[in-house]
Amino acid sequence: MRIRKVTLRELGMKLIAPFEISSGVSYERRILLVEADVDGVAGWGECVAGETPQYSPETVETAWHMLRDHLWPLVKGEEFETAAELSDRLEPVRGHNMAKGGLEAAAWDAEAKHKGIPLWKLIGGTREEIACGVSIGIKKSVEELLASVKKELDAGYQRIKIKIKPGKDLEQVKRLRQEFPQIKLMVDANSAYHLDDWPLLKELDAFYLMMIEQPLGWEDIYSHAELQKKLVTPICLDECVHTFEQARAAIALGACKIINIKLGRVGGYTGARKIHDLCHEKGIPVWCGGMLESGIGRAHNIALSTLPNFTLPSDVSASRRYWVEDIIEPEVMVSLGGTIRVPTGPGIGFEPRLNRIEKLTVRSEQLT
Ligand code: OSB
Ligand code: MG
Repeated sequence: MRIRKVTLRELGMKLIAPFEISSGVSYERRILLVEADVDGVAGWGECVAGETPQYSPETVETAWHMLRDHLWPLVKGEEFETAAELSDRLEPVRGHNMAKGGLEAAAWDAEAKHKGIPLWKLIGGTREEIACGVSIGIKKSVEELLASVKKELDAGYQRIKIKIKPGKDLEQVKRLRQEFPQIKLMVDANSAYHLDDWPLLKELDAFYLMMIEQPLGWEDIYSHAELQKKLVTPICLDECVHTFEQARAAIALGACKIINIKLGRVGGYTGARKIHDLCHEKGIPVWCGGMLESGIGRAHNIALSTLPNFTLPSDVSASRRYWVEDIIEPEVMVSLGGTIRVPTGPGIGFEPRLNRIEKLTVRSEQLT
């Protein structure tokens, strides 16, 4: 197979409601779609880089630049047996995993479509239904948070994750536990704390959370290992794990007991599968994180979540939680049991709505 052409598109998509995490608030997403023409078949990927470099160093602007000026030249005119080879070819570019992940995912979708099989089967997925959790942003008041959690539980979601930051942590968790003693509950700090804050984080042990996601520095595996020694609650790493090597170091040091895998953060399916397999071997459960994706990214997250060691509910929720109107057909729906049925069609199994995509596009560029 050969990638004949790549079309980059930036879409402006307004979120149904603002989403706040410890590092800032999102009102609108700049969605970067990567369409790859692979021998006449269109494969679709989404680059999950943010508007600002607060979650990761990458942004929509850096990703566009990398895709056009550095990644496309590495694959242009090149022959591949499978999409699995792509990540090695992109290796000369250091980092920029989200840019790589968008392109790589598009190639996987195209390969699956060429073969006439669902992408989740091509990557080695084994489930026909995935378990869904939700990620709830930081709210103005505890009452607002309680109402939001109740709404998501009523919708069927299997576990609740709330975002926390200093000053919006213990009180929130305590009140939630009073109201909902039985639910699967976890928190995500997006690196808002320091190791010195451990006594406060230790107090969270009283609330038997499933895990604390990324409490400390985004590159600080060592401090997470120190913190994990002090806590009963499992630490889950998100921001710290971009590569197989970092996952290996984190596990060996005891920095986490769970890993959140995001396709973009680890550079695509090849990176994700390597980390998945390592975790499987080491007895570390994984789940799929989200980045406020449009339907294209959501479809890829569903495929990824079918791998055998994705044993915890993913942050893959319904299109309707984020968008008035999604850009895929059908949109992502979640059952009252908190599951998504994995699609059976070829590739990602959802159809991009070209008219809608066209309407939302604020810039595009063809790489030939
Ligand atoms: O840390 O998982 C995170 C959104 C933006 C940046 C970082 C994170 C998140 C989420 C959203 O938690 C999850 C979702 O897409 O539903
Ligand atoms: Mg996270």
